[in-house]
Amino acid sequence: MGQRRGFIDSEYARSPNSTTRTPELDNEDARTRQRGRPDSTTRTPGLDNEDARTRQPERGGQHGNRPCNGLRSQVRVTIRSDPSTYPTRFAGAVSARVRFLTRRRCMNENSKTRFVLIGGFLGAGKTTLIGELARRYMAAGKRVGIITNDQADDLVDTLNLRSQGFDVGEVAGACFCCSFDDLVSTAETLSTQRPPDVLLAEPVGSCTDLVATVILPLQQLLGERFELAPFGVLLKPSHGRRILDGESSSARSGFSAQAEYIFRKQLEEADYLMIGRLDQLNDQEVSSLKEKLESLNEGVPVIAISPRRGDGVEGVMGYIESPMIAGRRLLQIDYDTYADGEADLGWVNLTAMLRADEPVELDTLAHDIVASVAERIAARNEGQIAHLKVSVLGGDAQAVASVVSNDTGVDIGLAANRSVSGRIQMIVNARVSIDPQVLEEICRQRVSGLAESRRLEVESISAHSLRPGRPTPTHRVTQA
Ligand SMILES: Nc1nc2c(ncn2[C@@H]2O[C@H](COP(=O)(O)OP(=O)(O)OP(=O)(O)O)[C@@H](O)[C@H]2O)c(=O)[nH]1
Ligand SMILES: [Mg+2]
Repeated sequence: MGQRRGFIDSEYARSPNSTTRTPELDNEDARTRQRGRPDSTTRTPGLDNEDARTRQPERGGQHGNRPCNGLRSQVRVTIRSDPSTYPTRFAGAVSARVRFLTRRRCMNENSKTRFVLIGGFLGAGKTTLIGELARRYMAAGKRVGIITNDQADDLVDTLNLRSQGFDVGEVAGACFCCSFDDLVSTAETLSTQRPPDVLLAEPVGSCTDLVATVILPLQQLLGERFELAPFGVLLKPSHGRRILDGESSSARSGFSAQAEYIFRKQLEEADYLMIGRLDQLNDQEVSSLKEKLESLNEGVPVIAISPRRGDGVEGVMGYIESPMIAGRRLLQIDYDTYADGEADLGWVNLTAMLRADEPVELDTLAHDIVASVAERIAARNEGQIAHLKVSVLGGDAQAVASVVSNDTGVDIGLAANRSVSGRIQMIVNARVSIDPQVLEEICRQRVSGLAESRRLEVESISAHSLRPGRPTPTHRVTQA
């Protein structure tokens, strides 16, 4: 009797008509797939997830002693599949990819990639932290890859990190949990020359349940290839203070109770927590936030950091490299509330191509467009900004400006310190609790208005607006 193939089952569950069948699938597997019950659970006899996780301390080389006898004898996943909702886009591709990665791993036993997922709400400072971590690892001679993620194309984060010289892959169009196979293939692309020592991945800031849908599936399906680092979640103080304040906080945070639910769930599943923007907090604010986090998540270490200034980042690296087990906190989560919370947010990605006859200062342009859109949103008094960020790219110089709530100022996260003429690309990524079409209209009007006032010719404007759909993870580990 071979071990059951949880991974393979989940793949087929998503694509019952797939022609890339596994010849040795037994009848029971086939029946399970055909039933395709939303709550069908594929178990590996004698080995549950806790086994898998308590195996973790073996990492760091001990897997090297195992025979490389193919993925199926090694994969142990407890997965809940809902075949009626799962995408089929990548069906069939993943098992081959996993086998490929497993083979690579077996050829090079000592080169597991440390896979680091940095979670946290929109605008918490994840990209800034990832940039700082990447810089430090590279300075220490490590090979680093970065994976960004968004619900739509044209990511400010990808441009931001690439312009800092990092090797960046992008998963666009859905979150990591719903595009697990895309995440794997992006990791593969970043490993084409030589596998990186560290892969830093930033999930969408409105995503949660990442332990069940990304960390444990990666660990169990690709554990021969990746060592999963403990899952760190970054708290955004501007909204965190209000959301963690208590029951009555809903009206004050500006988000719906469902969006606040996501915020809390993100914190709940962390292996360690980080309070961001330490440079803007006094001692009393830090200890009050620490207290709240410790009561929300008993026993989970909390560290205060400033990704921008670098304070505390050494401590984050300590957690990343620690033997702490990754993904210890499997969430109990209500997907209806989660879906409603995500749908509370309007999402706009807009790209404008502009032409300047005279040199314009990129930092000022980025600052002014963020200020203009934020001012319009605040004036409508309808929605709360989760994160509004703009990249302005001219020649080889880039400026990135952001606003992370209705009552924080514009911040230049990446300064170009340059004036340029000629073609300028402006990308706006706006995540605001407002109707996405209204948000798109505001962004379009403000970009056109600003261009006109600066005598910039608008060559084109294209935009994509949406409310994130219901999350339908590719895999979901359901049992600790
Ligand atoms: N003052 C201060 N600002 C920071 C710090 N870290 C990040 N920021 C700023 O906060 C804003 C948001 O930071 P990002 O790193 O883009 O946040 P994010 O979590 O990646 O945001 P999303 O990708 O939208 O979820 C940017 O303007 C950063 O420059 C910090 O330690 N101190
Ligand atoms: Mg980011």
